Amino acid sequence: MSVEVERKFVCNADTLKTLEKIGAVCLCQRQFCDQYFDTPKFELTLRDLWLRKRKECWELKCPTAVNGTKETSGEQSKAAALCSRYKEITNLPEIQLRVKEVLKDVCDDRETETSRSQEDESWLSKMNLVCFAEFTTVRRSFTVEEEEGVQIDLDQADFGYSVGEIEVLVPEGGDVQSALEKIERMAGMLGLTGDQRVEGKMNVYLKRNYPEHYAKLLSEHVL
Ligand code: V4E
Repeated sequence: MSVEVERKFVCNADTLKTLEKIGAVCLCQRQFCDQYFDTPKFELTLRDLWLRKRKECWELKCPTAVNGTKETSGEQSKAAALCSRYKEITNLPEIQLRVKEVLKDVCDDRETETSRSQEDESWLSKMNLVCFAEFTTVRRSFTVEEEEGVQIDLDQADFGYSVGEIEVLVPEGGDVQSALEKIERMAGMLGLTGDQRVEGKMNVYLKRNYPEHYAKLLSEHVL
């Protein structure tokens, strides 16, 4: 398990020029399709849990203490408040256990046998999970020599939304504070001056396709 610390930013025509100017190296360009799953009543996303399948791999993003404990957010620095922190679980049995645990609270008699193989997707219907979002992203990833462990992604989603992300993956128990500092320095190098949180692809997708659920996520302070 690791913690993804990231800051999203507005990606415009000047972003590539800036990356070039600061000596960023393009690692790769790739395309992937994401499928997100939840119950029809959105019982996972309302708890800020994001279950995704990308290139046959499963991932569950879960809030960390800072994301989850809203009262501590007031104590964060301005720079840290622009970053999100999520635990990423990629081990399928662990994902199934976590989802089962969460959904047990809302429906006791749910059949929750976990599956043994990656290919067996019967656990989805057993837990009443359906795909609610599917979109393709073209991602260009960059690094800058001076900031080891920091990746800059420029994402273009097929529903017409582009966003940049400065991202650091922190191993479990690792130094989140130093990740936040690295992100802040990289934001400075990119000349990011705004102090507004920038919306991710999923936020925009939900706003367009599930406006009522989007409004509920906003009112419950998930987004
Ligand atoms: C909506 C959401 C999540 C799902 C999407 O996660 P994100 O990191 O934006 O996707 P992506 O494609 O960049 O994944 P990666 O390739 O980095 O693994 S996870 C958390 N949220 C909620 C959320 C939030 N609370 N605040 C903001 C600014 N964005 C999203």
